[in-house]
Amino acid sequence: MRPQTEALIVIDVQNDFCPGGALAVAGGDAIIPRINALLPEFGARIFTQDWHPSDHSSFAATHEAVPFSLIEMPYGPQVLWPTHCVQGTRGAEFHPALETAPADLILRKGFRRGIDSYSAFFENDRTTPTGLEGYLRSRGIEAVTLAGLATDFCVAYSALDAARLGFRVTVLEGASAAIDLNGSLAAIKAQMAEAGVALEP
Ligand code: VGL
Ligand code: ZN
Repeated sequence: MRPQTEALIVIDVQNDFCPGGALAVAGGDAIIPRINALLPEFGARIFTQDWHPSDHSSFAATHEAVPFSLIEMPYGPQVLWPTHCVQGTRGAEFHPALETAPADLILRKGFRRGIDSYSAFFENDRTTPTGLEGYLRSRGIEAVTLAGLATDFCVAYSALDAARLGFRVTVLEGASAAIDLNGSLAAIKAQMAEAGVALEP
């Protein structure tokens, strides 16, 4: 058991990010037994769910563009993804092997059409809050451990924001899996190390 001030944040373990899904991450489902085993150790357990309207601005189809290309949004560059995690669809549901009953809080993100939200703390403008910071602080949480999908996008952006907010942050690489788009994993791992995020196996 860990101190009650430590939270586990499980990022986006949803069907669309697992093998067979619309934006499948290699080995995305293999991390689930480890996450299930970690849940009882923590004083707080938060799950996030990527939760987009069907015409979301992060979807290539919305722009009639090629998936994995880049566009410039008012808040900066944005990767255009295959349509994924559409609100209310099977792809947006948690993977059936993930134990969701122990979750204290399920936080949905990316629900505004015009802005994506990789991080569990802020949307992609890095300023619009999701409310998670206030939730954690009002529960007295001081340290967060992150696991889930994808290491180099939603897990990493959440870790960087948590560090910026002053939480002690650990990313469990062995309980996460990466998309690794054009070297994104190595680049963001360097940024996380620089920001003081502990990368553990
Ligand atoms: C994610 C790309 C688009 C993630 C979400 O969960 O890492 N990646 N939406
Ligand atoms: Zn998304």
